[in-house]
Amino acid sequence: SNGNGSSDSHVKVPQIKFTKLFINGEFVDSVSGKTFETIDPRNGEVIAEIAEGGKEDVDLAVKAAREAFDHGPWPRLPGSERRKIMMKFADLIDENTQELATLDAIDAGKLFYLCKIMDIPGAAETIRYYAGAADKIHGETLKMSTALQGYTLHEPIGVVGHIIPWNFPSQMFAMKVGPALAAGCTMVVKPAEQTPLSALYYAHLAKLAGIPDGVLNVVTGFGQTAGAAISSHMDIDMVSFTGSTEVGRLVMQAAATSNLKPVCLELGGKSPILIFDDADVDKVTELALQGTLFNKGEICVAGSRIFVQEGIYDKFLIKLKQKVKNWVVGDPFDPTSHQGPQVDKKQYDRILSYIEHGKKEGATLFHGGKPCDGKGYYIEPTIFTDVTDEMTIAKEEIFGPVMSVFKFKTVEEAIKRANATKYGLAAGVMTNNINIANTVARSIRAGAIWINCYFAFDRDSPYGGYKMSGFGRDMGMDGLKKYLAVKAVATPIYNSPW
Ligand code: TXE
Repeated sequence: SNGNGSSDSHVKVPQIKFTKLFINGEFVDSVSGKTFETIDPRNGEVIAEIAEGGKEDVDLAVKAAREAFDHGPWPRLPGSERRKIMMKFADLIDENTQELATLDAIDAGKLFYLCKIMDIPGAAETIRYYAGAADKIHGETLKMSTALQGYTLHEPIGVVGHIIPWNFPSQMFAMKVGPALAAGCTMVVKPAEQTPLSALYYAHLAKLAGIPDGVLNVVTGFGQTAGAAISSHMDIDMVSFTGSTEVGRLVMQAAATSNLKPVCLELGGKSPILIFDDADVDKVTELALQGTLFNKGEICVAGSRIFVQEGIYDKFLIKLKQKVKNWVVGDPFDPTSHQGPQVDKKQYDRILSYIEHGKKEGATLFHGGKPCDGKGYYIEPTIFTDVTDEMTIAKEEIFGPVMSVFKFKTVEEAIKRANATKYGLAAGVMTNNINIANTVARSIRAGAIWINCYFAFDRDSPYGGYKMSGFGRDMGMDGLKKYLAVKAVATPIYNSPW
């Protein structure tokens, strides 16, 4: 099925065990009794009917979370006790890898083998990383400038709302929930409507692990109803959001007009990869290809703008052609596939419309450019050359398997053009010249700079944006800070010797 997509998978949809909202430790129907369909992007068929949570359900979940925060054990447990429970949770995730990987693969069209070796074990490790932090949360002793004894306490911020997208359902869940649990917060998670399945399964495992009722609630449903009820809730103390820049703005507005809750926004991107003349052609071609096409391009740090210096440009394109020919689009359960279907019809249509823009605005279609034959939301890996900075495909986040290649002459020009975007999530720099690498690393306004690599994620490395890619950080110890409130305590000191 090379480049052609594939329709009839040998892998059938498994029995879906959890389809209801998880509130106060129980799986329950929505108050309205409504449900929605979650769809298999391999063929457009219904996987399951999921409870559709709305405002009343968010209210119930927040009530449970509030009670668990104000009176329950979780925030009051010694950190070491939270650590133990979180470690158990992580072990249970590992024990259920096969099932969780299957859920993400059918719900999101993600490659099953990668879910098995990366997404699910990665989620477990993220929970462990933050479990290890749970007993190391502390403030500072202050050297006050007046006769005061001063110190700070780092307290859990309270009830947290997590609104998450569909491209990495498991890793997103863990990177939001892990640090909030470690901090001692209680929470309401709203997974994306396209991918509700694994979040409900995680809720079940959290309960088995001993996370007390009310601490972790999951409300499945749509953005404008359940999502908006979270961002505008008067009794949610903080919201952590990952999604589009457009919706990020709505979340911040809702926070401002309700209770002024702080928000952390991880939004869209249009990340550049800068390839300089001295780079190893074979290696950088591979990085550029993976950087654009990984996870079908549904990744906020996708290297969707590839800037290639003129001396290496022709060689780069020849290699790129060779490599992209071997890139297999097909069923995500087929181990030979490199790319599965886009998550849903809406994203599929959106990507195809961007491809049409590219053609109309005069970019050269170098490879691909069409949907694949057959059922499902499969799109050919697509490469445009002769792209200019003003074209729509150069400016807007496509979130699909579409690469734009640009040619440049000087370092200064590359920096200037790479920065000519409203976004600032990541950038790649491919060169063995340390002066160029260092200059570019400091000159690009983005939250992550990857030198001679791409997608160099690490649990210990904070992750987030500059400019309209948002603010606040996930992962690393910075990812924990946003779930903590800093309290300053002071006592007068009489007859201080200092
Ligand atoms: O995102 P939404 P969509 C980008 C990417 C993609 C585009 C649209 O470019 O093509 O966004 O995707 C919830 N109040 N990214 O429409 O709507 C929604 O239910 C509160 C980049 O799927 O932002 C889901 O849980 N919440 C990105 C979450 O927001 C609302 C990942 C994200 O969905 C809401 C995803 C509202 N009014 C898309 N409306 C990344 N940074 O990785 C929706 N939601």
